[in-house]
Amino acid sequence: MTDLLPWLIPLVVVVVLGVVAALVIPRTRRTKQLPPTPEPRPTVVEPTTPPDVVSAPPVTEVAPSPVVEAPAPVAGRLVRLRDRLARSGSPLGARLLAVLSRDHLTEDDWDELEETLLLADVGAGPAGELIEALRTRVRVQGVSDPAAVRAMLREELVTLVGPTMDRDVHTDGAEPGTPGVVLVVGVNGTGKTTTVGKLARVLVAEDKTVVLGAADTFRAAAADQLQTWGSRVGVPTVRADRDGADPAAVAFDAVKQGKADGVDVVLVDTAGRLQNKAGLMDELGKITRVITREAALSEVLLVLDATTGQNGMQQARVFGEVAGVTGIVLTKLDGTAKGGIVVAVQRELGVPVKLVGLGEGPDDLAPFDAEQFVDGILG
Ligand SMILES: Nc1nc2c(ncn2[C@@H]2O[C@H](COP(=O)(O)OP(=O)(O)OP(=O)(O)O)[C@@H](O)[C@H]2O)c(=O)[nH]1
Ligand SMILES: [Mg+2]
Repeated sequence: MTDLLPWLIPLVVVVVLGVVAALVIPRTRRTKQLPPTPEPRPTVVEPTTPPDVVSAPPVTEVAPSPVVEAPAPVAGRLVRLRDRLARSGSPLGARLLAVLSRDHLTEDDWDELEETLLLADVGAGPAGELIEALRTRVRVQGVSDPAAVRAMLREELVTLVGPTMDRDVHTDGAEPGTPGVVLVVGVNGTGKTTTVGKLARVLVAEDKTVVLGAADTFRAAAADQLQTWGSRVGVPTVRADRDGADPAAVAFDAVKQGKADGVDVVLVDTAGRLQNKAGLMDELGKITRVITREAALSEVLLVLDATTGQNGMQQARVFGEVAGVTGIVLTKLDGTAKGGIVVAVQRELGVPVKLVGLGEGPDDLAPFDAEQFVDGILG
């Protein structure tokens, strides 16, 4: 056995080396034969199908800001803001009263009165009617005292503006447990977003709970603007998380959210593009249809810029046809002598002016009242 040992050791070494070689060499060869590792490819995510109205885009509910303002009380606002109506360069009232203070009114004086009304955008029909009515009363009653004529003018103006129209902004839900929904429409820059913001403050001042819907998805800044208004009074805003989302989907989500939260009123702001009537009709029609799946519309407010005169009337006509307008908000009445547009636009649309904007301040929105308004423009 000891004789074999010198032979056995090299034999074991050779066997071990052989086994190791058998295991390692083929593996190395295999590795060499592998094709080169492919470059890592970027992950391609299939685009998701655009969300339909019901499966809405992601919406963010915005937490109210910690510092919450207390809006000014609503009662008596039009009286408080009355000086704004007479502040503009050539106020209607001052010009009318200048003519009426003449002792005996001649044919020319009456023409001048009518012309003054026309310049204030009252509209040809209503201006003619007012002058006719006033002339008849002055003649029949034999009044020549300027103060008495002025009092009659005031009465006739109030009649023209419509003292008995229902000017309440309806915000009650159609059924208990359903929020009232107010849709705000109108062309660019008329003051829709500002009005929604101011109206939210009015409602908060009346102890109502509110949700805002930023259905102007055209640009993110529009939703930011609305959200800023809301957060100042602790009102949340429902908005899309990207530009160009479906406005109807956002409106739908806002109403759904308002319903889930049990709020009193949902205010929906819209985009103001008026490319063409068909496009407008499509968009507003869709928004309305979708909202009414969740809750009935309490009010459709058309926002008109009082300084735009006949242009504004043209817009009013189009929106009146497509949007089922139930009330008018006339903005920027501060800074115009054309308050007569109140009369003209009510005639045109057959719906009342319910609110007036009298400045850029957060509480410069007043419930409209025929007598207070006439007193305001007469100064
Ligand atoms: N003086 C005055 N300015 C107002 C009044 N209401 C709105 N504005 C101003 O009008 C401008 C336009 O208002 P927005 O509320 O942004 O108008 P919008 O209709 O939402 O405009 P788009 O979103 O572009 O369609 C802002 O500078 C407002 O401050 C008002 O009653 N009086
Ligand atoms: Mg806007």
